Amino acid sequence: MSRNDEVAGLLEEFADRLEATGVEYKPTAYRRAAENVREHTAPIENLAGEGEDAVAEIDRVGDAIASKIVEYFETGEIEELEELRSELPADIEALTAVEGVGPKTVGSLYEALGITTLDELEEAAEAERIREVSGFGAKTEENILDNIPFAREARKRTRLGDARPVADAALAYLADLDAVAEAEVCGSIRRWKDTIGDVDLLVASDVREPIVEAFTDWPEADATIEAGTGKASVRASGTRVDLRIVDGEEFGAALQYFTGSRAHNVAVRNRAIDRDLKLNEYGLFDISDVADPDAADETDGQRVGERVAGATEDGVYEALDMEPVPPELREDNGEVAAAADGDLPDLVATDELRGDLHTHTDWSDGGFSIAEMIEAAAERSYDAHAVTDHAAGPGIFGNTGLDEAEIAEQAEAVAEAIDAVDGAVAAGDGDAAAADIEVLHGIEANIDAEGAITTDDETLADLDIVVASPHSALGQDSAAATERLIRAVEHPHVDVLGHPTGRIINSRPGIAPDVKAVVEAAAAAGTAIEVNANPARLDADGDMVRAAIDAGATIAVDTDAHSPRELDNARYGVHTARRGWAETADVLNARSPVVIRAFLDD
Ligand code: DGT
Ligand code: CA
Ligand code: CA
Ligand code: ZN
Repeated sequence: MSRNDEVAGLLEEFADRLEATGVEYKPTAYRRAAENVREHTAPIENLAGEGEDAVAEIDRVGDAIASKIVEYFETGEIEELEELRSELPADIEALTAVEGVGPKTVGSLYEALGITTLDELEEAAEAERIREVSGFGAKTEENILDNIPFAREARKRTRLGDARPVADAALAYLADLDAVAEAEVCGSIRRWKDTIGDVDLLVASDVREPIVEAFTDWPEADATIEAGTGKASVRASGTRVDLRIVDGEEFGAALQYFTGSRAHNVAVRNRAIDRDLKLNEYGLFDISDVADPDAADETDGQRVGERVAGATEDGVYEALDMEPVPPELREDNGEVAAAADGDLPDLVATDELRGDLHTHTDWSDGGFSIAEMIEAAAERSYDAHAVTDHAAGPGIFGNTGLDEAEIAEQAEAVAEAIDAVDGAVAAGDGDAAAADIEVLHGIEANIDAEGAITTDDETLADLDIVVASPHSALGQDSAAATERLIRAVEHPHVDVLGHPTGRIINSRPGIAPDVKAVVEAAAAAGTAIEVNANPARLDADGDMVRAAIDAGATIAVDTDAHSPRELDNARYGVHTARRGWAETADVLNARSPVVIRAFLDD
């Protein structure tokens, strides 16, 4: 979070608290100021260092607010905000997350019933005490009670794997409407972040109302959160879905703006300013002949000067002398400079994967046979497929994992499955592609707390591929985790480091090794770093992938599938690898089976 975001958040809280105490007009001024501070391209801490006048240069930030911002940087707090907080000691952010509860409601409920938290709100509603407060009724109370669970849930971020299918379904529905010229997802979901605050959708159309109506009538929407002109929000599968509708000539600029991230947009906007251009959600404008481009904002919705781009997103970047930036890269991590220099990476794509090197069968905790999994891989036109069931060891439940004797037995079963597939194809009733797939027999071995692999070396030596993963001691400290993973990647038989941290998103953080040290050891040892495409894991994440590639390590994008359907999760892994700037050439399983084998044998 930038300091601009931080200060904007404080001003928004200020606005809410003023509103809660019944103050008029001022809250709006604080919210406008917050918006402009967040948007402002210069770091607020620098302006505050120069003094009040410098801060007041920001649009809509008057002297009073400027002095509070300076006070915040000088003293670490804003006295008046502290006073408001002690007058109304309610968790206003949590409470206003409940639909139908605004700052004024929070103020009234505190005064009447002393409510400060979501739990207290729920208790009061259940005890039917809210309906007794003047201005409230039974209906309002019921609504509040209904909406509390969602407010609790909404404060958690949704996993990409849960939100993306909702976005895809909404997008398909909208794209099908006659009045819709173009439709796209934007926001964090288009950047394929591992967790999502809400789903953002953008549509180009000449009309507004019919689309808002169709969207709120979307059969998969559970409730309408708001429906305005040109925008609407619904709730679907527990996730908020925001829709904005714009004109075709503004679609590209809006797509660029609403894809974010905010930090990327600030960097791109600065590049526009350097060129005497103004970039906003409505377009890219030449303002060299406009006397006071900021003054125009106040009157004219920001469409000022001569439009030079805006219909397409590529057109916006091109007009700024940049290569179009893939959404996964838009985090202000060097992509703006790279795009300006024509140096963007040639990112790996989902359809470039030629096989999956980490999958399970009913020999361990998978639900399907070896042959069924091979055929499923063949149906996806894969050229390679590795069977890597769990080895017995720490963190593997009961007798789910295979011991050395069972691994030897499975080697025969894999050979038989290959023969059976070939035989079926020869007899004319099998999937011909399955006969051509290169099947590797491997194992998902366990890395114990100290970094030892808990399967015998002789057994490992006989296998085509060894994925080694941490499944136990996931609470160990960072130094121990680093030592553990370095020892594992240096093991002569380990080919791939599986889900390096062991995190489960929204559930457990996993270990936190010194990433640079681990990936450097992996690069030196010729061990690949896995991006586990299971949407609960997405581990390695984009940052670790980036570090691994910088260190010269190879990446494996694998699904860890326990069923044929889970092979479809590959896209989550690929887009996570793209967030780490992974090129096709960096990815082991984007190579041919011969080249994969050469890497594994090495
Ligand atoms: P999320 O939903 O928390 O996972 O993250 P985003 O990135 O989807 O954020 P969201 O939904 O608040 O807004 C979508 C994008 O729209 C965001 O990435 C950038 C853009 N955007 C929205 N509001 C503002 C704003 O006030 N200023 C700027 N610069 N960009 C904004
Ligand atoms: Ca969003
Ligand atoms: Ca949003
Ligand atoms: Zn595992």
